[in-house]
Amino acid sequence: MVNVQKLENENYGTYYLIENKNNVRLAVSPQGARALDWIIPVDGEDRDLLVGFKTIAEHKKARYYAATIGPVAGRITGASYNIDGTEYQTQDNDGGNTLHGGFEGYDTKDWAAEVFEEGDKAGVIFTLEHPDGENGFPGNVVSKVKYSLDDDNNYQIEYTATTDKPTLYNPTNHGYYNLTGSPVNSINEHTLKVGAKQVAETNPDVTTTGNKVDVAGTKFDFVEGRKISDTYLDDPFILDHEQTPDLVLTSPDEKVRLEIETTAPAVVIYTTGASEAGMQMKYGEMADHGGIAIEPQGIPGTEKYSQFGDIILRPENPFHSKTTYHVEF
Ligand code: FUC
Repeated sequence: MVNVQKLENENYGTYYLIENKNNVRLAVSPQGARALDWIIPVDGEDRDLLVGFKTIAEHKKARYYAATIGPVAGRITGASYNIDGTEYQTQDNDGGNTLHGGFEGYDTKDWAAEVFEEGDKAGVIFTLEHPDGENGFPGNVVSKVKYSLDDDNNYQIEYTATTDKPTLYNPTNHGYYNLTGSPVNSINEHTLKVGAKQVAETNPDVTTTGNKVDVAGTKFDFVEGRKISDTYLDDPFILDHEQTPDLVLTSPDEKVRLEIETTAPAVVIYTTGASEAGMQMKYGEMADHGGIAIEPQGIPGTEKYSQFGDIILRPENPFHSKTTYHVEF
């Protein structure tokens, strides 16, 4: 039995608490269609697997923590792109590029919320109507993000979208994780396994070059699974989808195993570093390397490089993608 409650408190404002029979609790907010907490009981003690802030006000300021990123996650090189011969300009909010939808990306929006129950799962559907042309993205786009939980400890996010004009669409959830339950501890002793034999090569400004590079023999080789250690990442891993799940993250004490399965072509993995260290988070000060962001999405730069696929959303072909975050504990 999964239970959903609409609640309100000083820190979070209005939020929704989704709870299953195993006492797994997922809190989500209409602000940014964002996950706030994902708490599991490990040996009778609560562990929150999501790195984040105490208040929604801090979340709004920092923007991306477990929020829905859109309409285009990652960087649009040169803050411009072309669809069917028409050139569009997006906002430069990152050294000449557009990062995570620009200054007013989906994470900054207040989404409409609706509770649902469906078979063995329940949760919240967030809806956003994006007006034609806003921030350089054409089309009246209706985006839906459906958060759910079931009694098998699957936390799932499903994305759907429609448009009335061709537009770019490549959303993600920008959750940062730390399976010790607090980013006061670094992620170094976590084990990471990623079903990706290639990464998309990046430039110094983290835009993609268009090249796919084999991970074998590089710091990006997590195919067999290894400790993250001092490997800092901000890179798109191109998923093979040959094995299930696509990604596994295991806590240092091996009591928590996060298994991610996605229909998205890639996962951007970003580990926090010096720029986040010292920030006051829910459970204390963020350590250097205190969180790992795991962002399932199309490969950043796909609008420029056809070898990466296609992220054009067209009226005749609605968007759908799904990511399941399964936790074993
Ligand atoms: C990831 C990275 C970016 C950025 C952001 C907060 O998506 O690709 O570099 O720092 O997270």
